[in-house]
Formats: sequence, C-alpha cells, structure tokens
Amino acid sequence: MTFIDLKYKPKRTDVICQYHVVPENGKSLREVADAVAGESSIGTWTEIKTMEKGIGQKLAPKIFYIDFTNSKIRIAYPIELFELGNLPEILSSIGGNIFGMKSVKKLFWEDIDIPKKMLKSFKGPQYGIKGIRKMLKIKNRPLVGTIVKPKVGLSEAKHAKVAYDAWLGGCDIVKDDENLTSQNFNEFKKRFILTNRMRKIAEKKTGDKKAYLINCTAETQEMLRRIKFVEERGGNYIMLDILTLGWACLQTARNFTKLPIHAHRAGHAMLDRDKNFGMSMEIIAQFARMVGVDTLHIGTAYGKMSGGKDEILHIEKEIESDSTEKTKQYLNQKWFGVKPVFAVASGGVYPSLVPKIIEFMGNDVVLQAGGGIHGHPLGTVSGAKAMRQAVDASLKKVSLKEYSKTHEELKLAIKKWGL
Ligand code: RUB
Ligand code: CA
Repeated sequence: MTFIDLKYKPKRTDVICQYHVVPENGKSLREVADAVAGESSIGTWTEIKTMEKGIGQKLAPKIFYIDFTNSKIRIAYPIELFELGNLPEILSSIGGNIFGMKSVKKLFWEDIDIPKKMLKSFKGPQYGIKGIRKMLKIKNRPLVGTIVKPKVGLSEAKHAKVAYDAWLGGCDIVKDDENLTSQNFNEFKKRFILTNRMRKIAEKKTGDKKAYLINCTAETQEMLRRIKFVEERGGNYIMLDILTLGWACLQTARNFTKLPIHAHRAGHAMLDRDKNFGMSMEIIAQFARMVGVDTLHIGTAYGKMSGGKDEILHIEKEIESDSTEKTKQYLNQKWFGVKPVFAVASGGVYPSLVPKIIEFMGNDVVLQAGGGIHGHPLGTVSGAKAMRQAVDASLKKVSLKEYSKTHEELKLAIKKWGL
C-alpha cells in the first residue's frame, strides 16, 4: 500500500505537514516517505490482517508533494485521524515515532498547516497584542521588559527591589527568569507578595501601568495552586516555561486562568536547533498561539541566542508558502480570528540593538533585556532608562549617537556595550 498520490488536492480540513526527510542508505525517498506517512497515522512496518478496507479509505494520509531535489515531502492527514483539542495526541501522531525510525537518516518537521476546525478546538490567546496593550495602556510603542537577574539567587526582598527599580526606570514588564520557581532562597508566595506590592507602588509613583510576570512553572496541580494564589492576591500576569511543562500542562493553565500567559520557550533549541532531527520554531510558535499564550519568546537575531534573521522573520511576519499557496499562520497574521501573540525579543538585548530590532520586527514587540539593563554602569534604574531612551530615539528616527548627547543613561550604555 502506498500513500503517495501526487494528484491529490488537499481538503480544507486536512492537516498538512512538511518534512525534510533524508532516507538511510539503500532506501528511496518514496519508500521512506511512505514509511513516515504510515507510522505517523494508520500504518506500521508490515502489512497487517486487521487493516479493514474502510480504514484505508477514510483515514489514509496522502503524500501529495515530493521535492526530490531538496528531499522535502508534504503529507495531508485527514482530520478524522486526530482527537481535536488534544495537542499531546496530535503530536504523538505527526511529531512522534517517526523521528526514531531507522529508515530515516534525517527528519526535520518544517511546517504545519492547521485546519480551522482543529484550530478552533483550542482556546487561542485570551488577550493577544491588543489586549496586552489595553491592559498596559500603551498604544503604539514597543514594550520594554526585563528579567530579574541574577537568574536565581536573590532573596525575595532583593528580587522585589530589583523589579521596583526596573519599573521606576521605565520598564513596563518585569519577569522572573525561567529557572526561578520556588527555591529555598526565594520562595514563590513570598516573592509574589513582595514584588506585587512593589509593582503597585511603582504604578503610583510613575502613573503608568506595570506587569509582573511571575513564573508559575511546576507540577500541574502545584502550578494551578500557584496561579490561583496569584489571581486571588491581585497579580496581573503569569509566566510559564511552556516546553519544559509540556503542551498538556499549558492547555490546563489556559483553561484555568483569566490572567495573560507569558510563554518562555526554554528548551526549544533541543527541538529546533539541529536541522537533522527535530521540529521548527515556527511550528512551536503556531502551537503556542493555538493553545493560547499572549506573549512568546522568539529570539532577536542580533542577541546571544541561536536562531537567525530568517527564522525570526518566518515566525513573525506573514509569508507565502511556496507551494500549498496558503499563507502560513504564525504569530501575528490573520488566522481564522485567533488573536495575534506579542513577540518577545530577548537574549543578549541591550540599548544599541533596539533600533535594529524595531526596524525588522516593527512596534508590536516586547524588547526584553536582562543583562542589558542590570549591567548598566549606574545600575537597574539607569539601565531601564537607557532602554526607554533607545526606544524613544528609534521612534523619533534619531540616531542613538545623536540622542545620547542629551541622554546620559544611553550614553553610558553605549560606552559600555558599544553602538
Ligand atoms: C535573557 C533571558 C531569556 C533568554 C531566552 O537574558 O533571560 O531567558 O532571552 O532566550 P539577557 P530566547 O537579556 O540577560 O540575555 O528569548 O531566545 O528564548
Ligand atoms: Ca532567562
């Protein structure tokens, strides 16, 4: 039985996946394409007696495109193969066993086209870009955020003070680092109470709205208890390490809370960095949006983390798919009414990178700097000021060099990190 049908026109309800697949020596691309399509749906390694005719007719995937030069295939899976609203099940099919098959030398899952019916079986973002802007009362400019540093180690009170300084200097958002949850030196509840108190004081003092993104990452039941604690005591945002938690846990959180969700993507590179085996960040971004996060890390291209300009543009900007002719649905384009997600540029960000990041990501971006704020020669308040000055200069289309002549904090930041 072959699943190859190059004349097949995908249905609107099909789930379409594109894989880069390189066969193991001695195997043909056709053979391996069939093996991938079968293993990820109804098949196994041999013909079986239990395969009823109807199953093949109704549920068989179709390999409708093979690019022999670049070793890429597209498979259309009938939606009936999947349990709607169950992302782990969907992933166990199209992102599961196939990566372990001996017949594939390389297998990289590059893209997915999710049909409306499947998309709508998930909640999508509650707030999205518009909702977050409304909450913070910021109409057009990029948001500025920071991560309290050191990553872990500060006491609850010191953590709250660093957050306060960042808000005072002009940060809109302060978040925990991905590996801070509830350690002995910095316990969750105490950190929340002290930091949230400082948030309110900073709001009064500056007249601006501020957000505290507290990391609620933990075992599912404990995560829910922490989210509830934040909700009941007047918190306004939660943060989750979505990949280390797992998609099911993210779904649980999305179903549970009324608060916006910030998604940290720690661990994504384990899946998407090695192009020989894995899945792309574009797919991770689409799943995060489908399940319903409001802000998502997507890297910076200019900072300290891997992920080039192409990858980021691919995730953030609308692109035409080269052959299915359908527009791929990433963070901020139209997607059957699903709210757009705020992209977070983070990882080695400092004031001098701001104009470049805004230039290629636009204003709908959260510019997030940890070291690039707390490493400022005069400390956190000045570091946050320098970031805001860099944003102001960019929006006014004045060069940072020029702007720094009248803005001391920016000047010192440039002196330390260069232009
Ligand atoms: C950045 C930081 C984030 C990384 C994650 O700190 O703590 O965890 O940005 O990477 P700093 P990505 O500003 O000091 O580098 O955003 O690529 O997911
Ligand atoms: Ca971090």
